[in-house]
Amino acid sequence: MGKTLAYKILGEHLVSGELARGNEITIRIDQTLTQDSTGTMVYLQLEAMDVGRVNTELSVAYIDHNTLQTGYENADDHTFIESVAKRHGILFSKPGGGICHQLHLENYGAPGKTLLGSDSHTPTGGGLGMIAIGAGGLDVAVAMAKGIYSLSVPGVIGIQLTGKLRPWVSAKDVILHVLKELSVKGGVGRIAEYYGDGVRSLSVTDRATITNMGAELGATTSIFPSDENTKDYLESQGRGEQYVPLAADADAEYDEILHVDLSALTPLAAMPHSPDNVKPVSEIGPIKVDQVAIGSCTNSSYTDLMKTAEILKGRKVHPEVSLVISPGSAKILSKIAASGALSALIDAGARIIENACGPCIGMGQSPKSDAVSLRTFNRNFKGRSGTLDADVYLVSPETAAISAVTGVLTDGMSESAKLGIDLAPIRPEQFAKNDNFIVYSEDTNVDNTSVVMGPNIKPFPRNTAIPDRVTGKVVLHAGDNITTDDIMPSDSKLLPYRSNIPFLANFCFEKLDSGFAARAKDAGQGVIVGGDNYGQGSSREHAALAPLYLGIKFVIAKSFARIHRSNLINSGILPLTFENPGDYESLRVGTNLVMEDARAQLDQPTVTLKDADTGRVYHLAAHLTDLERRMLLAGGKINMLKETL
Ligand code: MIC
Ligand code: SF4
Repeated sequence: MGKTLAYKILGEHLVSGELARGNEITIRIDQTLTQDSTGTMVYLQLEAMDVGRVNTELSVAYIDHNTLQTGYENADDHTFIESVAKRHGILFSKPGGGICHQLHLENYGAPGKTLLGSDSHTPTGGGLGMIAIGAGGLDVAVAMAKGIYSLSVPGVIGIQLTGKLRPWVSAKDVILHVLKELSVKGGVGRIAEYYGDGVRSLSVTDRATITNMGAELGATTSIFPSDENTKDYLESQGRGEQYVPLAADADAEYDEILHVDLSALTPLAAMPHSPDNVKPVSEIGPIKVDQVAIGSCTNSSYTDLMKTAEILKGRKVHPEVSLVISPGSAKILSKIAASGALSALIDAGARIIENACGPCIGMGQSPKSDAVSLRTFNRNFKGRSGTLDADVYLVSPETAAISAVTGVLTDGMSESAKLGIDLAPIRPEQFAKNDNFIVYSEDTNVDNTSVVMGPNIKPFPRNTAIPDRVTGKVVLHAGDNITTDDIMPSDSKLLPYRSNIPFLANFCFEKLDSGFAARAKDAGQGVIVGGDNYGQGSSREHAALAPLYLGIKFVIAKSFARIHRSNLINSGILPLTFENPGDYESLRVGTNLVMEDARAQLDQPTVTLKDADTGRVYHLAAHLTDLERRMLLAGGKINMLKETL
């Protein structure tokens, strides 16, 4: 049986375990990336591990999320990260350089390599034929310290592409279509591997848009082959020598296959409030639009912005629309400035903002009350834009740009002729090398560089070893698809406190249930009950650390999203799933639970908890790997590592 590309790369990086679906394996990690909003925790944890230089080929610390600097907190975080980066031989990418995933693609990603990043959209690198995985911060800290990462081997879903996209349909529509087919939990426990004739028609930046949003499928990662287009892209970035051709074997066997005919796709939009709530733009109809935002790690490439400029050239942004554009990197901004495209955007009435995450994570540009906002981003969870009652639609740059002109959601494929817009393909360009945003020195190390910590940076909470008897009161009963944005919201007010868990914890679940933090503190030891796909979305371990700080002992859900489940275990919080579906309804807020013989019970695939008041018994599935069990027994990953060191 032939091999998938994903398994070939995993196989080449195997350190221990057997590469078969469901087994726990440890792989070598070649590269890591962090960004600032998860990075402060990562670097506090790295410091707690007492290590010297990092054990990877390359590690980069990007600053792109918290760049508003409305107070000293953001700048202090940047300085802290820069100082730790210097101590451990990590490249530091200054604010303004661009968005981590775009920058990593441009400058460091390479076919056949493994990349672990403390951000869920790290799989953007899969567009270059690498295994790029998003993980919790502590996993990335350990990867830097030891050069390894452990995971359960995912299955591989083959996404066979045929045909070619028509004008006005682009990579964003491909991944929206896949999300419509598979849903936001369709990728859990799997890698999405793209293959087939249609792959050839997609550039690396197209592919990166698709692998980026594979995160929204819940997939471990997504990957494309490395071919002539990969070579062209690497050459355009002055890195042609890093090209290696890579593909699955012709007879590779996938666990499942999804066939996508690119020629049949039309412009699509993900409607509020989920990336898989997808419909054709033509079916949604010409709803009035208040804001259009073009950017984010999904769609802020040179090609995306050149297409936008082509559509806006000589036209005017609709008087009732606010169009905001955030380029993916300084290189892209510089290039569109040199080509004249930037003037076309500004002249049309676009607001150009910093090369950073910006509005994607609610750092500014929140739409007005009740607004309809079209965004080329990857997530439209309720409230993520910073405006709770706004309706956010996810669309391609083409759909966003033409709608900014017409003022209503517009399908460019059917409407462009009326407007006289002819969208010519954009040719890949040669980019000048620019590492002026990178700080790195060979000479610095742990002995001659000290850590600089501002007053907002507080130690991270640590758990204790699981005792024999654990009690907890149910303090929240939540529905399906709870996101980490629901658990630990992020916006311009809260993001500056990512290095201050005691403060942040007060806002845990704030948008969903403002009484949660007080209730959890009151209970002392709490339990969260959730539905399917609990913890989808961001990799932020704050969604585990804040509950830990508030005394949460168990999270019991119908199913979990991958990164969040790991973050809970890393924090020493036990994730359990229902064996008997009826128990989900019975576990109401206020139920007092007790787990007797907890340490011994962790050896079993099914554990038993009891209602301390009524005596009712709950059988819950634990399904822990050996490593996970050890972490939980020790009270989290850091404690376990300290024990083994
Ligand atoms: C996101 O898109 O939600 C973020 C902000 O990039 C997160 C990381 C974070 O919460 O800091 C992610 O995707 O992992
Ligand atoms: Fe930044 Fe948004 Fe990408 Fe997250 S999804 S890394 S916030 S641009």
